[in-house]
Amino acid sequence: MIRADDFLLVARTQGFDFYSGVPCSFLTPLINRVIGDPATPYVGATSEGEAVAIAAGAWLAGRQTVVMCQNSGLGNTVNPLTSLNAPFRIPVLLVVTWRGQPGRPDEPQHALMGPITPALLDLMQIPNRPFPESVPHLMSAFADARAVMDRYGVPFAFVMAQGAVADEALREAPRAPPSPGMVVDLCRGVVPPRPTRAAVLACVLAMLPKDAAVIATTGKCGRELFTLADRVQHFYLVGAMGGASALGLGVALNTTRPVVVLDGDGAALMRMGNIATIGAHGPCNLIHILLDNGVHDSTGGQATVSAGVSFARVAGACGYTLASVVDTVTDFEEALRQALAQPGPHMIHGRLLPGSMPKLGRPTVKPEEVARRFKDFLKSDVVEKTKG
Ligand SMILES: Cc1ncc(C[n+]2csc(CCOP(=O)(O)OP(=O)(O)O)c2C)c(N)n1
Repeated sequence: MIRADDFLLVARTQGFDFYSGVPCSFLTPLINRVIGDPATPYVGATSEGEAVAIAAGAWLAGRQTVVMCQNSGLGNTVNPLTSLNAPFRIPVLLVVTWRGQPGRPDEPQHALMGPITPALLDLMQIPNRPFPESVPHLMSAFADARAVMDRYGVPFAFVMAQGAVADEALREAPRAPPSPGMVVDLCRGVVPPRPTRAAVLACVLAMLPKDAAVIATTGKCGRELFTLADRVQHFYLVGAMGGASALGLGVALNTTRPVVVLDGDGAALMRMGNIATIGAHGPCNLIHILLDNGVHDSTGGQATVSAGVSFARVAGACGYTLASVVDTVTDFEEALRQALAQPGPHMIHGRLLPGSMPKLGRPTVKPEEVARRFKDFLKSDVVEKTKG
């Protein structure tokens, strides 16, 4: 058994300086210690997949990251680990608990995930080893993890059995809930016709300051952005559907640059919890643009349920400072001007037409290269942020 402090100390000496995750009872001492340490940034996520995407954003902004989760929640991480971390070669240290470990009686819901946990990590080509049991093991385990992560740019996992870390009380500073933000509905109805996604993206490109980072959601949004302009500050999230806003949060918490997330309605609905986490952490430099065409345009135009969803009211209720709904280019421009001028987080919910540009390219820059140049773009601006 080790102490949580031992873990944190060795992790810090190895450069790990940003944590995210979702609790598990096996993790309690470690997560309690991380939460109670004002020098260790921690973002509690609404799902383990969100935690992985937040950590990926933090890594792009210069952090070395740890994600802590239950092995049951490893299931929730499969999508971002395989379609974000793997293609973009984004490392993260995973601390995954081992509920349902063979030979140890546990609850029925862990009976299948327990035995397959190491195999699932192997299947995802994530190097893994048991969570270190003593301080000397801790140092060698971290050295191994860092060597693999640095060399191959892949996640590495410690699999944590019950009782690995000595008890630690929870000393969590109460977090004041965010005040509800202002919601402004500028929709004009059916006339004039709604703009296309490409028209709105062209405005974004024309209006954003040069120091803004831009993250485009999965599917045709990123393809259109790339076709309109390819710049080092663009991150085309080809996989991890729903993860753009979580990635944007991880970036925004670790840079002073404006961070613009171009989201889709299908993607935002897939991970609505991200909006609550953004509202709670309130990064003032984040602008979340929801390109709502009412359909899964990228896969053939199948309807989403967005027509009945007021994303702006959700965002306002979750603590975004200002959330606007627009359905014309002129109002979009006005909303973006305001968002760039005032502290956020902001949401601009654009009600758009479905459809995409006729000659649509695909990012020809390899994801790994997209990640490295985006990271380099942000590099000049790494800030020391701790819990405020
Ligand atoms: C987890 C996951 N499920 C499904 C898909 C397939 N897929 C790719 S893009 C897309 C539609 C995204 O819809 P939306 O966010 O509304 O953006 P739009 O295509 O309308 O621009 C889907 C379903 C995927 N890439 N990942």
